Amino acid sequence: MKTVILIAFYNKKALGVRYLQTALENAGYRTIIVFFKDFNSKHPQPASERELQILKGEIERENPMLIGLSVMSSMYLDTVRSVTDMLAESFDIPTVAGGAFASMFPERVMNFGIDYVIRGDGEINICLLADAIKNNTDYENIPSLCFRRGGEIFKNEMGNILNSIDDYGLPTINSREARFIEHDKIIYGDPQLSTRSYEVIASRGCPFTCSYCCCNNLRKMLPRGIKGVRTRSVKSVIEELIEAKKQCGKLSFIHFYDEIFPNLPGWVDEFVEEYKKHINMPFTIWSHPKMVDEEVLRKLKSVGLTEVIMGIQSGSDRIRSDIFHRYETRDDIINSVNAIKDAKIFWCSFDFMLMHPFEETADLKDTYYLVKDFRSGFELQLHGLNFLPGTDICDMAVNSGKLTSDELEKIMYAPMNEQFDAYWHQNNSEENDLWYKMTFCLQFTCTKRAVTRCEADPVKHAKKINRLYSFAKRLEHARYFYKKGRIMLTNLLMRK
Ligand code: B12
Ligand code: SF4
Repeated sequence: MKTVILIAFYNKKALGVRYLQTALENAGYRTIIVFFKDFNSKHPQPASERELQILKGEIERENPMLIGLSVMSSMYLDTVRSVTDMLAESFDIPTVAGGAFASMFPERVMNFGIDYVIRGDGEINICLLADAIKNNTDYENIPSLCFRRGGEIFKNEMGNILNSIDDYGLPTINSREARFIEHDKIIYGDPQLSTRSYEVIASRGCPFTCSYCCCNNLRKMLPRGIKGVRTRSVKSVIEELIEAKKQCGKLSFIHFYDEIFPNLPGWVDEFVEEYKKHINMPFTIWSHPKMVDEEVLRKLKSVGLTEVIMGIQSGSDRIRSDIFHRYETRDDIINSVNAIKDAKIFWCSFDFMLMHPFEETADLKDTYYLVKDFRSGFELQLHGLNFLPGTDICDMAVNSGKLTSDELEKIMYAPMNEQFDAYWHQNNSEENDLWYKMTFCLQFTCTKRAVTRCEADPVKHAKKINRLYSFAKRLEHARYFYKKGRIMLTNLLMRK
């Protein structure tokens, strides 16, 4: 049996790659996933020389006929580059890349020395490519394939992408021959088996058009007739979760990573019934101010919904609509927060992107006053804005003169540490920094009360605000353990 090696970067759960493994194995290929380094949202490290050598050793030993690289994000291209350099120096094995970033920028990835890119869903087309390589037959007609001929790159029309995504099968939950390379070591077996939280995606795509996100542009690439949001059947999702429960012994939490949790008529009712019967475990979902429905949340809560994570991004109407292309109103946001509170969901987290080149002090103040109106008991995730290749906001930054094309290129393709730092820490004026800190303090009743007394003149109260912020940071830390503990407890109670 011929072997295919798939490499996932910084993601032990790597759903996309797990779907590919199922497809390749069904087509008769022995498939080995190498999870190359772990996910670290704050301080990811580039690959070390030792880690590259370990990977090289595995490839020498397994001698695959094809190596696939999953390039989902541009934020860790330095590691992708060091792997492709190692592959080019040491092997003469065909390489193919896929994933969101590779789909949008095939030329850039192929210029790293990769032979092929498959754009969009890869399940069917990677098998066709493997067959063509194995049988030494023509590959140039494979849909979605990008390849070189005579030094030129050709991009085939996208195809073999299904509306009924159930037909791709389930992602491989126990990837028996997987390897996990991290901290200069290799561990054999699937690292997901020891997880406490399983990640699942019940749909693909998102109906919204946020300017800082690639989903909009990924949707535009889909062939005619393919829906922008494709939802799996409840049956398929539950089958996957039953298998996850069986395989992952410590499992106590499910994380739905759908951009928007499915809202097709009847879907939630069927889900609630089946989830209670077969899974019965706390879970979390992502939502959107325009999609929150109290009735639906109540139903989901009755079977374990513990946390709703919702992107709000800015309290400024101007930033939301003109810059971020998010068309929900202040009232929509307040109503959605109230609906989550009224549904009595244990935890809600709200994402904001602050301190970016489009924002002025007045916008930060608007965010502060919006959050001040939220009913108490919420978590804030305050971060910066990453300019991601393939998003509309990049052109907006250049067209409005905020950045030159050269500056933007440097930011988008900076070393990973710089990109992740920019995500969390931004340099800004003292006043803006104080409004940011005051917003953070609104999360806790005691710091909220104190910080509202500084609103009239934050700069005058700078010392006090800084003190309150440090205290709120410590509270945030303690709250993290409280949250984890409560969720574990909920899991135990649900099992009884
Ligand atoms: C869910 C999700 C996550 C989850 C992943 C959960 C998991 N278990 O894998 C979490 C929250 C962990 C995550 C993290 C991050 N994400 Co994310 N994520 C997504 C999202 C919304 C869906 C991805 C997904 O799972 N789709 C379903 C699976 C089945 O599809 P897939 O992964 O695309 O895989 C298919 C094809 O792409 C292809 N394919 C994939 N790999 C390969 C490899 C080969 C060889 C081939 C042939 C084909 C192929 O075949 C697969 C099966 O059809 C996408 C948006 C999107 N629409 O893609 C953003 C997205 C990919 N993420 C993005 C980003 C930025 C990140 C982070 C860097 C965020 C951060 N600051 O930390 C990290 C990086 C994680 C990493 N190591 O890659 C960006 C990337 C854009 C860019 N230019 O960088 C996207 C596009 C969203 C956006 N903001 O625009 N993410
Ligand atoms: S709602 Fe989320 S996933 Fe959808 S376009 Fe906006 S940022 Fe992207």
